[in-house]
Amino acid sequence: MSAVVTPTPSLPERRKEVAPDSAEVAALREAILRRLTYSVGKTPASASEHDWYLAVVYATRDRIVEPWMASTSAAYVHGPKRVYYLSLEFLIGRLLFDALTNLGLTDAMRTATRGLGVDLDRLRTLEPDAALGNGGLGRLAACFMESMATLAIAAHGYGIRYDHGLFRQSLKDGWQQEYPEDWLALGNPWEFKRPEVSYEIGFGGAVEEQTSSDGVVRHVWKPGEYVNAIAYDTPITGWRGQHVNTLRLWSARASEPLLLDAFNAGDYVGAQSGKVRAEAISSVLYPSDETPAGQELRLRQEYFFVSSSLQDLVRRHIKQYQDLRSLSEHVAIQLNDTHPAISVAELMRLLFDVHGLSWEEAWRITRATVSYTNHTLLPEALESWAVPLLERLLPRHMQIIYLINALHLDGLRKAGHTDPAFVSSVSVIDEHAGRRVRMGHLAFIGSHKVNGVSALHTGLLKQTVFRDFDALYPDRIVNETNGITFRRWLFEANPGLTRLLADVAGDAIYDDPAALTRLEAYAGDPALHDALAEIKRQNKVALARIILDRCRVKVDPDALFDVQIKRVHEYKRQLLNILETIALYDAMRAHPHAEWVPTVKIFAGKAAASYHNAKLIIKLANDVGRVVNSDPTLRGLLKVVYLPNYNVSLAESIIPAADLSEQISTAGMEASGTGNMKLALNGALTIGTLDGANVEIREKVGDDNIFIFGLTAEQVEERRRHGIDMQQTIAASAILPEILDAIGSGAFSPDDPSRYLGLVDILRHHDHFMVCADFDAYCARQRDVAHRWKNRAAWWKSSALNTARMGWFSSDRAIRGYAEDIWQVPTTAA
Ligand code: NBG
Repeated sequence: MSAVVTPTPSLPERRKEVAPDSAEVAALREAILRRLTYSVGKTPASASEHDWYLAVVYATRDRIVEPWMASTSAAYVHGPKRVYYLSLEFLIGRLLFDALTNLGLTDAMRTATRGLGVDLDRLRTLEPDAALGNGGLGRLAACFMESMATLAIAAHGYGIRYDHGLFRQSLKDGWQQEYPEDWLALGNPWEFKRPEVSYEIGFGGAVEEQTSSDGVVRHVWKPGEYVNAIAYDTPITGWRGQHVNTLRLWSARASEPLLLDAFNAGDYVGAQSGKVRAEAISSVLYPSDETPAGQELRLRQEYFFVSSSLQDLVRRHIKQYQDLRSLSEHVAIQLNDTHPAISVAELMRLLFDVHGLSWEEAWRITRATVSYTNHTLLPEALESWAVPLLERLLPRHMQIIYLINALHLDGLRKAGHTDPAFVSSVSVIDEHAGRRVRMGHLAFIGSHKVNGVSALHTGLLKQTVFRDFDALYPDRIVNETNGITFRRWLFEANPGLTRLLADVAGDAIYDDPAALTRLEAYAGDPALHDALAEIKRQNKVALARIILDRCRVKVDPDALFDVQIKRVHEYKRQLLNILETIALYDAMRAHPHAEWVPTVKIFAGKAAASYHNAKLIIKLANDVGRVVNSDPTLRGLLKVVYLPNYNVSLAESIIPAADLSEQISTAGMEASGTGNMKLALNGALTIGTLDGANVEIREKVGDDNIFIFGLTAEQVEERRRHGIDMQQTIAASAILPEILDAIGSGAFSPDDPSRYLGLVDILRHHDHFMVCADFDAYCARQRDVAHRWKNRAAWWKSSALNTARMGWFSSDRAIRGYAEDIWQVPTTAA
């Protein structure tokens, strides 16, 4: 019998670029000029680049307004269930190309501006990067907003309009310095201020009991202080501009901005103290990523945006349906992590105290409306508030929380759960370290669904933080693996690759990410490899320019670009990567004429300002870079660069240029990761642990196309339980002892030889994050990567298969999951 051989189809012809429609170009040109004249107040001759930027944004925004109005009124006319996504963070980045891409106007706009003597790609860089978030959690919220618009879900995002987003990072001698970020300095042309949409937010004061004539006792909260919340709306356009949703961000205003008597008496500062105190609430993004909270201002921020958002959605519901009892039929509220968890108590207060529903009905509605996403298992990130603080700031909410908890525990006891340890583990009040309110617990019992963000993370949620809850409510925890919007992370960030994919796999890829699998048929085709390599090279040339500009280091675009870009945290193990870099450096120096793969190690990421070890890790990467980059024996074979001020825009430049994606967190600690998805989609191969969504990425791309190493989550857990013999672990490695000695003795810090003693000490004695335990496996996997790289056909085949098989990680798929499993709202078909 002869085997049937399917002939490899030959690669489809590349299509020529078509010029944009000239009528469209003319219309845009006219719109820009009108906006320049009537909104910016400038003539073309006197306009600065920034004036042109504003005119272009306004002209673009004008195309969004009508579909926006249409989407908004359709929600009133047809009454689809609405989704409210409450998030303290939206890491939006720049919006101009997002809007142009989704409207299909990028090429026409480029031509239109060119005709006016203005370069659109230059204007793109003038837009400040809206960094109203710390990292993955905030970026996920931004991707979700775009996908909800794409799927025509009647959704609103609610958050805070921080005057200052995440700090700007600069590197001074390799040390991170933080500077305030000022994205609003030149105004924000995307937003619509709605001063008429304003709510009073109370704080402090006391609760009074009032008995009505029929004997019913009501609790009336008399706040000691009020702050006003003012709405600012940003339209979020879905793909192909069909549906537009609103991101509503709240800004704080003092209810009494000026004490005139004090002012007239000459006390100008004192006269404005109320204004300063009130406006502090929306002044700065909480500058932390998974580090202990604990500040009153943070709690004020949380309640401020929760209360204004809930008052707003309740008002909208009553306007549309007149009756709050139908709230859960028409509304789904998603809590993005526990930051908005006070929603549970606030919604109860609105339903029970303010609108007079019975407690039972209010509770039923709250639970049916609210759901909660957990984004981390790290104990220091599980939010809790001291009871005295909550009592002082939100006295009525504290009473409501006590009552919710009492009824919850009573119900358990009645159902036969009498074991005190069990009851205390599921109580909202933690009695261990002073009395504290566990916000995760409150969110859990106030929700009908709780979700984790990757299969592994959801499994661990059930086994660890919510184990007892899961036993009580086995259907409540569900998984919704994270996703990313392909519009931003593929179409906008990598137009070269996008065009190739459309030529090869067809235009279906623009609407259906699953169509990317059609690329698989050509994965072995040298013509495809050449095309992919050429696009990647162009992207690397562009990144090399940025590196030269910002780090003053020249890198070779033909080298392997090995990329680790994310917040700096010990669990993400940038340190492991640095140790391997040193090992590679030593080996190259020892055998300078061996066949090494020229490599550029690229790092970027911010550390929380108060996180000493993370900042030291940044410094170490820079110190190693200084030594390596100036060593002539290497002949440029290895370069190490740390790009400062990582943000969404920088990510858009790095990701399309990456060959290797570092996803090397200690297994069990990264809830999902989403950078891992962006990089693999853009054709980078992943080196990573079986952590977060890496597990599912491996399932999709196949074992041969990803480099997995290291301890599993289970093994990590077991080692922690039994304790590890560190001496033995380190001695088992042929190279690790030497590397630790070198770092510890100041080989990379001759100016301060003991700088890294503390860091090395942790590795030698404690090593909670298993850097030493995973070191040899990681190095071995890195050699496998180098081996694959040398086999050009094998490398590009793997790269093509990564792109082809990443379609599942679209945030459209993730949002469909939420819509079906949690919100029960319809979406448009795929
Ligand atoms: C982060 C996790 C990431 C995950 C994002 C989005 C927090 C609290 N969690 O692994 O660390 O990808 O959330 O889900 O920021």
